[in-house]
Amino acid sequence: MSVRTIATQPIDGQRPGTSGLRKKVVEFCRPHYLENFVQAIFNTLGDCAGQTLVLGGDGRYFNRPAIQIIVRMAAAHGFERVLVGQGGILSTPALSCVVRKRGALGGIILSASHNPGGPDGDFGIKYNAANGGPAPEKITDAIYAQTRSIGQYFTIDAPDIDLDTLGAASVGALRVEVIDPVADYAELMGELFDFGAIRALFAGGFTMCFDGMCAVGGPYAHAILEGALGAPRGTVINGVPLEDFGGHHPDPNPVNAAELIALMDGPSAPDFGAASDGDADRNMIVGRGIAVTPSDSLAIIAANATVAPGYAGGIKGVARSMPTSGAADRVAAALGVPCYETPTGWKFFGNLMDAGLVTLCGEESYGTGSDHVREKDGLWAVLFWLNLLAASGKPVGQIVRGHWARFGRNYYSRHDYEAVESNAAAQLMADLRAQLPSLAGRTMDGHTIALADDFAYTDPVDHSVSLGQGVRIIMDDGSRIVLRLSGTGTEGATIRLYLEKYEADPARHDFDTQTALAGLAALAERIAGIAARTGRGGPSVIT
Ligand code: G16
Repeated sequence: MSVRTIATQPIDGQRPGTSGLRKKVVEFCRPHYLENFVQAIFNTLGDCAGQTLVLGGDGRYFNRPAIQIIVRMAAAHGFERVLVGQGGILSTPALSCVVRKRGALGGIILSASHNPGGPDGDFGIKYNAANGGPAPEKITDAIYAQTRSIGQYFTIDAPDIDLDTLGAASVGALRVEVIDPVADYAELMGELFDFGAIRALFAGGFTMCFDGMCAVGGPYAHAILEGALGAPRGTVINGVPLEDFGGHHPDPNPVNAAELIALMDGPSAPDFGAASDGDADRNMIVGRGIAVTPSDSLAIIAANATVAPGYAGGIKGVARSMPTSGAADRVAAALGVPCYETPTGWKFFGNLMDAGLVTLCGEESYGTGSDHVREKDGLWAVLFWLNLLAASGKPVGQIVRGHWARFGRNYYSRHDYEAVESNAAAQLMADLRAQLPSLAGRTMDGHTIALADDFAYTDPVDHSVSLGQGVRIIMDDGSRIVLRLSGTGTEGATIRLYLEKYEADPARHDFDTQTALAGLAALAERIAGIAARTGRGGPSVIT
């Protein structure tokens, strides 16, 4: 095997965002673009002799050619073994599971998650470390630094591997194993949840619709829901991964999964609805006539964790990202376990889970998970809910309302202003930050502002500090306005406005969410002037 050295130059803009490097496909297809970033990862890892790398993606356009490129580069870098999901497929949580179970050095995930796919869509690449979780900032910073100084990358001449046939092949001295992408993950799910009870639920006529959004979740849902758990065929819709996700925007929220929401609101609604995103790490939970907010889902899972065999001994603690509602905090307080508030990005949960400080984590962006892997896990959340429905015998709506009656309701919504001109968005945030010192203590539109700051986080395990993680304007009754720029978009900037209001009184739990939050939305506009500065009449997406 002779290693070829290819001369290259740094390419601007390869800084990983909230979750890896995400760009338009056309950008990734530019000469050396992918190779530079992969070499930057390998340079950061150093000597990989004798090591195993796990490799897979969400099946989007450019997934297969990217895998062939990375396999040849892994051979040149001296890896002993690469494990690739059959068809180039591995959901993000399944990759995390395989890395942990097979003792790999790490894994490379090819996904732009919920971003649209296809030749005009997005592509992405992310490195996960030996714990199975997204590389922490010190590693992504090092990778970025490598992209700034790269002068060459290494590969070998070798034919493409057959990605579709299970088994082992050699690429130079590298052993490539094409593995079943579902098997390890399905086995783990069987250990965590009461599959017998869920099987009995389906056998008793319980009905469900799982929308795979033509993304990577489909094969997992087919195998586990319709296979292991005996749900009727047809329970999984849009279950075949397509390179362009069939034109879907594979982001499971009530706007993008409108078909599922319409079904669940209609006369032939099944008992339970759920969806997962491009790489199957996000989830949406829907009951008849009710979509469960991700923040509520985390809180409800925490409050009922012990129904699932994997959590029967109780939970150690909970973590949520800062913009996620405080619903889980109330559950943690009632359980007497800690609740951590982290910046947006699953990578911030890794240390907490590794140190045994938390069991459950969640984010408002439709991400929920536990320490069974080190990624959020869409199907895990769906299986938890199925386990809860089986154990309680109650419908989703009754479980949610019962939870609110006990803990109070955190009315919650996110308003996104997408593809805003980048400079206008940066200026808006800068001006907002400049206003913060003068906001605390003021009463505006009937709201008294108790705290106005730019969220900073000190990791309790490694004491690393992350500054500038989003503006918080917190009222004296606990209501919150949060603003930050998305770190996952690929077009201009996306401004995210998060609104939250707590209501203890069960007699006041049935308001329309946007009505309940209208006063806070108006105050946010008065303070930040988003519509005025961006020229937008209102948000592009409200969830
Ligand atoms: C990624 C991260 C999440 C984060 C989300 C939203 O999700 O893994 O932790 O909450 O992005 O990030 P932003 O608000 O910066 O767009 P995914 O599913 O895209 O990998």
